[in-house]
Amino acid sequence: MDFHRLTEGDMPGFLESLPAMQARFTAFDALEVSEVGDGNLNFVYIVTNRRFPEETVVVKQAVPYLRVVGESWPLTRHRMDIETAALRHFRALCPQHVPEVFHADADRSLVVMQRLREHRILRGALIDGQLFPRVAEHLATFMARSLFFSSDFYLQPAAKREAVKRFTNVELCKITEDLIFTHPYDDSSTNSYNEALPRTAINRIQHNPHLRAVVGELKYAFMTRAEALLHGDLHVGSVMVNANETFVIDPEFAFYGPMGFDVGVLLANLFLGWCGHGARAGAESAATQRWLLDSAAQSWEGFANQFTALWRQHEEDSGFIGCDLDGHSRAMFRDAFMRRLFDDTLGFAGCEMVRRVLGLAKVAEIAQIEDLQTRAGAEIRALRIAERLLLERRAATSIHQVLDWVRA
Ligand code: SR1
Ligand code: MG
Repeated sequence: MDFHRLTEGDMPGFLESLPAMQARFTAFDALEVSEVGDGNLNFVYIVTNRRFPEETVVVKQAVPYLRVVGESWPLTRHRMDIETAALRHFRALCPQHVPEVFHADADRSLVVMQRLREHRILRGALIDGQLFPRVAEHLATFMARSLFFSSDFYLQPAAKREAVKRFTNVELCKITEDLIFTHPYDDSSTNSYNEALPRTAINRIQHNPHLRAVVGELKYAFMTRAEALLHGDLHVGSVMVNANETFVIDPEFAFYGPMGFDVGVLLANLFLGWCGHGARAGAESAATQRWLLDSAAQSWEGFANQFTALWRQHEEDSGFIGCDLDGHSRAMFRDAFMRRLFDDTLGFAGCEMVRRVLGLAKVAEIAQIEDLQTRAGAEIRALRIAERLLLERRAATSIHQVLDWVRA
């Protein structure tokens, strides 16, 4: 089928042709359509019945190129199949934290899904000074359930291998391999630097052989360790919130990879927010900074507790380690695994932080700081934290020690 990008004008007729939408809209003659996509990849439309505003959906369509760059950067539309499958999979595990898919169309590379009317993107809400007491708890639950139930600690080997195949996401993984693990260290043309960021700060990362070897190790882990189905891009722009609820959206980068990548990307974005909000004046920013670090600690601790609880609960059935002769081998294995997962988390967090300062796709908390010297101050802090995460991760005794590194 030739690809056609739906326009706002196409939307009412298209939705009317779908049985799933006949059940959601009472009429199609007063639909308001607006394109709201502010991400890098896709077009996103909100469609609402003017007469009954509660009749509303989101339509997300992938185009055969990277939206933020244009047709010169071709990109598979297959990413929408992965996103739809991942949304359905995550929703089955965490219905309270993932929007519902109403209709998916592989030929048109689009998905029609639940619109979160009363929620907003977490990154923007934090920039506006809003704080949400339950986000960390909710994200910890999302990560624990999505990572545990797709892992070898729950799935039988044949089912796990089928899932790895199903979620093979070559092109989007390549974007991450390039943009997170390679380009920021190589003065690539995809990088962009704040002109006030001193060259010495960039060189300190790019010219450190030990640090680059660590990033190589983490890139290799990303490419080879199919531990669990990851969201693949779990930053604060992939989270929608209101006072009581938290939803995870946009899993087009989903694939089987190392668990620490999801947790690390989330922590990195909380730390980047801490650097950005620290450059703003006022009591509100100080409160946001506190919230960000509290949320980082609660995300890791909540995740680790819930993940190990699920593991213990399903251990007998999965039979992963077989018979526990001395009564300790399961616990010892769990402890060693969680220690390595913590190391991975910190390492991937370091990579994500470097990337958001030196590479393509910045974070608004820092990039929107108008005064370039002030922005450079936030960026230098972020790079220093990243450096420590990468080089000292194995020495960290707890998430609270890591928070001391952030504050240092
Ligand atoms: C070229 S795509 C840039 C970034 O946007 C997504 O959110 C991912 O983080 C990706 O690396
Ligand atoms: Mg996204």
